[in-house]
Amino acid sequence: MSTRLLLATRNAGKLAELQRLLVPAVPGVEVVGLRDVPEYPEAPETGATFEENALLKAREAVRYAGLPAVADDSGITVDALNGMPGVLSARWSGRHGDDAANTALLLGQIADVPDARRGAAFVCAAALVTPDGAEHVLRREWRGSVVREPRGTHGFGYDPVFLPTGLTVTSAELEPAEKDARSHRGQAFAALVPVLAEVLPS
Ligand code: ITT
Repeated sequence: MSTRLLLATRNAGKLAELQRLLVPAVPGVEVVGLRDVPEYPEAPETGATFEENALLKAREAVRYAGLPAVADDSGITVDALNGMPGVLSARWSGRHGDDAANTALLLGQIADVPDARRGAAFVCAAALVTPDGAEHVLRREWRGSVVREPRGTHGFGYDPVFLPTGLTVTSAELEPAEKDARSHRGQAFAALVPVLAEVLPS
């Protein structure tokens, strides 16, 4: 029987990125999603850091599904908001996963902040937990700034308002492969791949 690896996310945008990043990187491993395992209740993300939340989600997936699991906790940290929304990015407007409302609220909050002080970073913590209790977590950032009007149709979440440092397009205007090559998630999961190769039974 082939080794199975569970991608423990309920976010469709993230799931698509994780599949692109991990399926080619772990040949011989069957990568499955939450729709492939019996449904289980989602615990609240109570951690104070991206790392803690990523580990919580991966541990929970292992506990219910009994498979090695990877999880992602991510968000945008805005300098002018002292690092918020941070771990609260998914529910910033009060409604979990409402990308349009979350983005509109963020733009309104920093409407008067001048261009020179609109710095931000996407942050991703990638966690791997196995049924025998091994745990790994690592974090990567992608620096940029927040533009004033959404631009682009690719990606998800805050992508239409995030202008990566060194580019003239938002991350929602990048082709998927171009985003993967630079992004917080692309970097975090690229760093996790050697760990996966070592930890998963072949
Ligand atoms: P899971 O916990 O099930 O994985 P979630 O959407 O609740 O899904 P998070 O708690 O990690 O995930 O919240 C991440 C939020 O941060 C997400 O809703 C986006 O708004 C934002 N975000 C993270 N990565 C992003 C990216 O690459 N591009 C745009 N927005 C991103």
